[in-house]
Amino acid sequence: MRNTNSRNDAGGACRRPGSPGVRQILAALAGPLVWCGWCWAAGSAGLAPLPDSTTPREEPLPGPALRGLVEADWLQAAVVPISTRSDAAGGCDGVKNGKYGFHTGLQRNPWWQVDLGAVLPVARVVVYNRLDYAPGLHNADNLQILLSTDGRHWKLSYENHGRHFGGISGGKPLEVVFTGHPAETRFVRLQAASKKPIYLHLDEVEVYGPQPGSPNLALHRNADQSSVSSSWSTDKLPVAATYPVAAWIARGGDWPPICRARAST
Ligand SMILES: [Ca+2]
Repeated sequence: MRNTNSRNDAGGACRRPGSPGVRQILAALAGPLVWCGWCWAAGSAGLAPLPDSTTPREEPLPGPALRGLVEADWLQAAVVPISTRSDAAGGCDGVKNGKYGFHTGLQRNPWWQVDLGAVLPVARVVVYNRLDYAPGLHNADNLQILLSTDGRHWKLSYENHGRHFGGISGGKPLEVVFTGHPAETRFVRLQAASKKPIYLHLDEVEVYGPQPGSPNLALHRNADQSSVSSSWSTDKLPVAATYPVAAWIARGGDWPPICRARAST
């Protein structure tokens, strides 16, 4: 039987049988203290803390497999969900090719709009229709133009009443001139009036001021639309971030320094 009064058992004479000794307590505390120290060091270095259940270690992955995992992670992070704004940007991106620059979902009264950035005098709106679409099915023939200075209160300023119009070819684009005096507006909305669900899709929309040689006020301005199509809407906005895949491969697919420091700690 073990002698709990032995001098080698530090503190044993002063504790009750079955209670932990000083060494046992220190041993029990050592693990959490080391872990907290590592977390403090990682936090000071700007590293995200690892979950409690994870032990930092070297992963025995071969180079190609590791490279595939890192590339897949970067590419997944680069994917941006399509939004009404990212698809609508194609309606004022300066690209005119006879195809659709944006495409709403199927709904009643679909619309597209551009924010000019400030209340400005507007004299003309030029609308380029898509040309790769079956004749007689152009929903934009019933286009309406609504103007607003605040994006909440709209004024119907033009109706096309079913007249067909073209684009870069196959007929002139729709040109709406605000006669008399230019319209003072910040937002220009194009809406296809309909009692049943339809799509709205156009090639490009241009907005001009009253001065001769006025630049296109809508070019690369923030645009939005009423909905997106899961089949035809696409992201037109530039990718916000780039990922150093090429540089990483050039280094031989090794861990970046920050990962090495984290793995060897
Ligand atoms: Ca376009």
